[in-house]
Amino acid sequence: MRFAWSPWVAGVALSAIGCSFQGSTASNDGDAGADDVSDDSSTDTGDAVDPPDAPDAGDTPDASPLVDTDGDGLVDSQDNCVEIQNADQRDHEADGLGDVCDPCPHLPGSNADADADGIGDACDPRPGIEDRFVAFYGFYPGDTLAGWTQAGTWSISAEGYLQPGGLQSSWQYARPPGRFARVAAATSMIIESLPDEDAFVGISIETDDESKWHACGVGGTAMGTRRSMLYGEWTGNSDYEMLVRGQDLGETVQLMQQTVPGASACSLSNTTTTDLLTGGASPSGSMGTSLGVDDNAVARFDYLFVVELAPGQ
Ligand SMILES: [Ca+2]
Ligand SMILES: [Ca+2]
Ligand SMILES: [Ca+2]
Ligand SMILES: [Ca+2]
Repeated sequence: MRFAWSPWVAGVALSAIGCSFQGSTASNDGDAGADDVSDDSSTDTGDAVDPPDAPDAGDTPDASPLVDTDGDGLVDSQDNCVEIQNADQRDHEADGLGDVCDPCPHLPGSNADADADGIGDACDPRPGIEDRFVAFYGFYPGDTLAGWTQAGTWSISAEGYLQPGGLQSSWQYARPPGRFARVAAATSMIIESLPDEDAFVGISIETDDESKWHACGVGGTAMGTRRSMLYGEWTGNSDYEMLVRGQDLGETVQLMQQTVPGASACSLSNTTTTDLLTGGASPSGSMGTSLGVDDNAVARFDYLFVVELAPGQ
């Protein structure tokens, strides 16, 4: 038998569960308002019982449970980047904002961007100057290093770190595609071993033929202490700045290097110290940025964040 819908029957049923489309004195969706068609205060997120809100001045319409604005298969209410396709929902520092729309994908709770260049204040190498975000590599398990230039053997671990394979006495590096006249790069690394004073881990910014370079990182000394180092060879002279600090082994060390014509700067921090080193060499021309280890150092890298710095400033 075909079921014939009746408003009267429906009205009885709705009344029986205490709900009416015509309004009532009770709120059924947990907000402060009454349960009727104007019940759309900004705290009204449910609407499981009363009719969908009509937005009015001063409040935010409910997210529809069915709208997928960017068409990535996740409805807006479940999507950590509503306007950019990111079916993988990667969120490196787990702050609820996906990597592809996070102005600092490697730093939690850092979403302000005062100069509106798309690089969040907390990770902007030059606040107030409009630079260009290039890439964020989160080193997720299963990622490949296709397109990267490598010396030695590198892989991405099951824990989500970029790591070199085995001990090597020579410079081992992994460099993503991209060439720049001016560049800033940031990483976070865990140093496991700095076996001698020549051992080094960190970022390097170098020319295409690798004959000129600046490196920003941590070098070894006796008994596991570190040297925070910015050093390089650019104009035929070796330049370096160095500070000797305490223990770093097993700690997470964050680095940011920026290199422009005439200068490099290297910021290093762990849980107890922050060092800022500057060097006076004169880089120019096309440069790449690498993560690397030297002289049997052992370390792993959590991410690489790359910004191209605007010319003329
Ligand atoms: Ca979506
Ligand atoms: Ca999305
Ligand atoms: Ca995030
Ligand atoms: Ca910015």
